[in-house]
Amino acid sequence: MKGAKLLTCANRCIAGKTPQLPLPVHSRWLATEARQAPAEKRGAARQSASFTLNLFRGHLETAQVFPYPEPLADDQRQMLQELVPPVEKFFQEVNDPSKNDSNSKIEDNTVAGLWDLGAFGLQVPAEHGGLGLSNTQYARLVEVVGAHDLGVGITLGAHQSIGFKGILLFGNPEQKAKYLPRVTGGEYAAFCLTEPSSGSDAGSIKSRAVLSPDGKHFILNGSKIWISNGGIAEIMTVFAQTPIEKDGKTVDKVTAFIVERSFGGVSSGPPENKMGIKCSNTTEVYYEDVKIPIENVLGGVGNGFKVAMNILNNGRFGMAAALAGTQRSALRQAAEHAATRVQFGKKLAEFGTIQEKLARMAMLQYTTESLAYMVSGNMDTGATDYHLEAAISKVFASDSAWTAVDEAIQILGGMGFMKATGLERVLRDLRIFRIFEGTNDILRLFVALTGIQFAGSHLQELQRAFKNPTAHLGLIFSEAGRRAAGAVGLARGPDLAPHVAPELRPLAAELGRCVLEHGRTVEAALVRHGRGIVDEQFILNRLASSAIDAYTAAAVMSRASRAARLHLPSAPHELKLAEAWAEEAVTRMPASLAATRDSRSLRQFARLAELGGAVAAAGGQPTPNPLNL
Ligand code: MYA
Repeated sequence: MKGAKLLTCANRCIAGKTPQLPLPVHSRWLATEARQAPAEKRGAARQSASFTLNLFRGHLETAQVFPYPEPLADDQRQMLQELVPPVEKFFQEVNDPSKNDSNSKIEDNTVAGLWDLGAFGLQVPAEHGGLGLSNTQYARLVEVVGAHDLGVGITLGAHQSIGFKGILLFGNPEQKAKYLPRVTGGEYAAFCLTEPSSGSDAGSIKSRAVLSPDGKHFILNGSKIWISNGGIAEIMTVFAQTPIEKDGKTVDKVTAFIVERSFGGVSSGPPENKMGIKCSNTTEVYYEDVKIPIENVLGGVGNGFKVAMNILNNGRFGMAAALAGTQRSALRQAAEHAATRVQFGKKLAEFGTIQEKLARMAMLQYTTESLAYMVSGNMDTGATDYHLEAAISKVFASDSAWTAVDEAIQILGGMGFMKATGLERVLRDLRIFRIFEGTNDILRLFVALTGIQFAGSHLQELQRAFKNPTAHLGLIFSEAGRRAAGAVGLARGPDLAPHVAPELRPLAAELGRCVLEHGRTVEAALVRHGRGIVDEQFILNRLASSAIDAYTAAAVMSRASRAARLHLPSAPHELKLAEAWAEEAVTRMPASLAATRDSRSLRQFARLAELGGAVAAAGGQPTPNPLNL
């Protein structure tokens, strides 16, 4: 990852060892732009309601976490009550995941049934032919899909979560009126970003579109790889470099286009032979002198990178919702087996080893689900700063689902390894979820770097305040008080007690202390490394782990406290799950944070860097086996 690029402006802003970082620009151009502009002009740091962004400055921001979001209006709940059972029934009775897998193709009756159900246009407004679902409603249906067939899920998701999402988010009224009825009416969509030399480094794409001499078209040339729905899509969101004028010079910037296969010059390769999600169609797509009308520019010339990032940001919670369903289904299989299989004269479920596995799977499932619905709920209630939380939900869900299904196979033993249980297919299907839509490694760095950038902007504000103390006495006193309390060990952390059920209060207090410690650690890392922090990936990864632990702990405590408040029958179990998860999260956080600075960890990072470099240089393990044969 070009960490250096993610924080390019750090070069401009970091003076010596003083941590001065710029505002995260990508957050500025979102809907909050207008609201934030005046404050920024005054030089004040950007404020955000994001839990994770604020965590990086040691502030506990509760707005998007407590209470747990309740985004469904009565009619939306009613609609879901009507929609979920037929979709469940369809996946149980019509769709055959193992046939789809072995044929590397979704059966025709399934495809037809899904179009009939409206499953390809879940969030398209009704006036354009869709079901007009909110993010939370969408999450619930996607959860059903994820529980049954991830390959079908990818066909649906590549179409609407990213394929035409750009038209929903950035399309003008004419583009919406022209294309949304088509993508709900039987024409597939695809999201075409990745290229042979551009995977994680999405900004480095080489496909290029230049304006035709008459100014009426862009002429697109280039190729894309690993495009889900690439062979079947008629309508594509394609990203390409376009020349633009900047400061009197011509530079290339990415632009997003709506491309129709019928424009001519668009072709696809054969379906890829994949490890999993086999029934979904994945191909290369080639563009040769494709004439794109200028009215098909999406989101403005030169804005394509941000269009791409925000389509991805907007869809990531869907993956968490789907994988919550996958985990729920695996847990059911594992629990049924553990409750019936007898070995050594006892049911498996009576052994501590199996109890721990089931408990951990349940914790992971509960946490994934809590994240998915927290992010979708926040999006539905108008949050604009959710990109870090969405990234965390994707990372956590895909890591957890992998672990949970692997453990389900372990509990089923030899039976789990047999195709008949379906778990081996699910494990194969799951592997890609840690890779696509932003690899988990890239997203962890994204969380850490974006959080650090935000913290840096606040430190910069403080520094400005000290230059003109009389004008900023309030800020200086509150900050000085906070730091003094920390220095003499009196800082107790923000008080979460009013937000959580009594059972969770001790852990909530610990989380508060961890949040303070996270902020202090970020500040210390900035002071120690200055602009070099962007290249300290061993440290960035520990900060990301701490952030993931903090957000997940807060999410489960919030959800379980809601259950307790509403006296739900599941409340005692939910509280136990939340307690168990938060206990481990707040135990890991101090260790992750300490690893960013203690000499032993730093020595180990240096060792690992050296070892990794040596392996890469040798093209594998440099040592022979002990026999040297
Ligand atoms: S599709 C392919 C997915 N590909 C990726 O996700 C690519 C991953 N790479 C990246 O995300 C970026 O390149 C990174 C930045 C993060 C590495 N939000 O110079 P920069 C702004 C908003 O720092 P880089 C697939 O897999 C930034 O502030 N803005 O960028 C589908 C800056 O702004 P400015 C952002 O170092 C599979 C500008 O952009 C963000 O090059 C099928 C440049 O930034 C952001 N996140 O790299 C899935 N990041 O210019 C099917 C950066 O103003 C779906 N910026 O300073 C299934 C789902 C549902 C399942 C359903 C099942 C049932």
